[in-house]
Amino acid sequence: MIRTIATGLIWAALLSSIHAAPTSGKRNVLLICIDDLRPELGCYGKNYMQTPNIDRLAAQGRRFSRHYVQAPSCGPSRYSLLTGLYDSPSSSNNALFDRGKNKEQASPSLPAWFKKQGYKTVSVGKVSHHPGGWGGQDWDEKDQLEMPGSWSEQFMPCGPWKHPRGAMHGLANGEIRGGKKGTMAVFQSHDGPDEAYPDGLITEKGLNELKRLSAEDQPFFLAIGLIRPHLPFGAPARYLPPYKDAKLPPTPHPSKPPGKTTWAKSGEFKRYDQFGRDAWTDPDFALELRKHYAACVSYVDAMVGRILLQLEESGKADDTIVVLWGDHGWHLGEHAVWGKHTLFEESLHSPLIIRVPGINKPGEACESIVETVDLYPTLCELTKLETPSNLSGQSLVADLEGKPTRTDSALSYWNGHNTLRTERYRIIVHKNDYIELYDHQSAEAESKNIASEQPSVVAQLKKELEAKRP
Ligand SMILES: [Ca+2]
Repeated sequence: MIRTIATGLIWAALLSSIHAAPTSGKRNVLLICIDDLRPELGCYGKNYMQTPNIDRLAAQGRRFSRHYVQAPSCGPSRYSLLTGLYDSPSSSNNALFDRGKNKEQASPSLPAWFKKQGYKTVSVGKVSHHPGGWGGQDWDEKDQLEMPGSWSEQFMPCGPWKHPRGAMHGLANGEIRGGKKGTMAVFQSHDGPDEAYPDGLITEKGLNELKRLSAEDQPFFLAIGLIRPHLPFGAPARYLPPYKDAKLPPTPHPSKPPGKTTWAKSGEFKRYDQFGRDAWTDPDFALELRKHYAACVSYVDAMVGRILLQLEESGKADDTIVVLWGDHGWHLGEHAVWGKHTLFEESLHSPLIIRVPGINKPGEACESIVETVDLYPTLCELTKLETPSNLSGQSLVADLEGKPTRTDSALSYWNGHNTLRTERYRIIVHKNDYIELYDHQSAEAESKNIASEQPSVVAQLKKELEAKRP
């Protein structure tokens, strides 16, 4: 009995510590966004991956093993991160720009809300859809803001890539993707420093901002967006050798699923020079692609390590909430897709790690189904800001405290279609009402549509999906 009470007291102290005030003022937020990052990391059980820095962050915080994004494309996924709202099922890469043009907005953006509460809000790199957050032909026209009123300051160092559009798909030493398809290499391994690719410059700028903001009294909300492992798969050469002889597991369900699905032709992938080879029929080439993707992941992992080290050195680690978020997944050949624009698990499942000072049971994973829209209310609760009333998500603080109470589902959408992932099933409701239903407890999973065999499950899940869609 005494032991139970003592345990309870310790437990209560630990639980309250997540809400404890920082040593001075309000808690800061460091949000690290990574582009096209699959949950294929050491800390997600993939021991062939070299991701020691992200793994360490997961060991110090909470890894969400089942985080789903709202959309399998950069723009609409970042829209839901930065507004906390579901968008329409046909949400596009211009979603934030379109929102920015509309003066009457349903609620403030996540950074705008923090700015209004006295935070300095700074973005470096690719946080919204355009790295830097500006419009215009080369994405560098500073009077065309993707998110008006949101950032105190926003930066995108471009170096030899000249402008944010050039850096977005940049290869080594200033190579910019041209208009002509198939002229830029799909992967590259250049023997040079981290700064030979755009993420090196973004990281340098991020470190400088972290140093500068840490020296000020004002609390900060700093978002740093890294571009790799987005195509093309180019990274400094020293990140490739760990994969040279690595044994990668076979690609699960590599065939195109039968019947009508959201399968996509990987148009983005085919924009690049494939060296006369074919990932669909040449397993050696497919393996090379996977290894170059992995090298890009190790490259961004090293950049994450530099950012977290700077946070330690600035003395602000104990006053700062760190979020690492992948904007969506990517198919490396699963379902015969080399890309992301589908509503399969590979496109929608992405990493989410949150480190809160004083977290209870650090390193333990949270198995709840959670969504990107949940981050906005979570960050409000952790920083003790009021939460705007009309957000689409729910706070994850109970999950962070190690007492998940949710039995939730995740809503995603693309190209006019909606999907709901529950504990057991994925339902996809096409815009013409065609239904795909997949049972994740079966060996076939998303390779066999069982909608016609399970009409009552379909009816129930359609009802749940409609309830999530206001
Ligand atoms: Ca992306």
